[in-house]
Amino acid sequence: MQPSDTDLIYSNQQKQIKDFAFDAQVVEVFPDMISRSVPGYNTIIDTIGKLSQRYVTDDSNVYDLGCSLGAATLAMRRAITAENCNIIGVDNSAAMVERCKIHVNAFKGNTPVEIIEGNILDIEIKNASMVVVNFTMQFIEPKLRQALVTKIAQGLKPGGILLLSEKIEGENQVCNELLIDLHHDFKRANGYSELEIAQKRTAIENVMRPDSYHTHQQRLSQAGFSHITPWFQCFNFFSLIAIK
Ligand code: GEK
Repeated sequence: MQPSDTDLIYSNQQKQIKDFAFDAQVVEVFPDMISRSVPGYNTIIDTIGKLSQRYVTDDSNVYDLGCSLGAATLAMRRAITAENCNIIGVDNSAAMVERCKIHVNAFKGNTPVEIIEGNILDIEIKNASMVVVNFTMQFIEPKLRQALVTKIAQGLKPGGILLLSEKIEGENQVCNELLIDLHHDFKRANGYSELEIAQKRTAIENVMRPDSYHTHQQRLSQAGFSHITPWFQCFNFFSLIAIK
């Protein structure tokens, strides 16, 4: 990795810490940032690929909502064996979308990919066999989350799958604090300083609002998903699958 690809955004003391945004500065270091900050990120991306091989059916659409630089999109495109499918990646950060298109075009694949700059709350989901929401729901206004999940459920074909990964808020305060501490240890072990951890925490506080597992499960049931199971958890990061 080039030194310029390393996430040093919060390494110097900042006078005033601005709310975190997915801007050009973040795009430059995003792969390093996400792999050093999200435990299990690579395992989750690999599993998204494996699930796409199983669940994506011929003549259907696949959505990657909040696609960032297209890691999940590319994992799915490599793995899909079904025919006549389309992958649609959506992100509302212009800087992410610009770089994502370059990433996606750098690889060949049989399944066409369209990367759209837009709000995932506004896009239509139709004829879908798989929808991925990998660490994006936590940035959506909480009161709008049910409508989003319901729209996804309605846009999925019967037997279609949603993969949802999120940071979660523990319902037991003692356990929640322990998981947060363990996550900070994970970041320290990956080279982030106390200053970086503290400043990032302040920057992200207002923009990322995690739900409890119970809230996610209730929302998915209400949207009409029949089969819901978590398949991964490390500290306060988890991933679930919900099948229509
Ligand atoms: C990955 N899934 O690498 N509409 C569209 N995009 C949004 C919205 C919105 N309303 N809100 C946030 N985003 C990726 C990682 S990152 C997670 C996802 C993280 C986008 C935002 O611009 C960013 O690119 C992404 O959601 C969240 O598998 O960095 O913690």
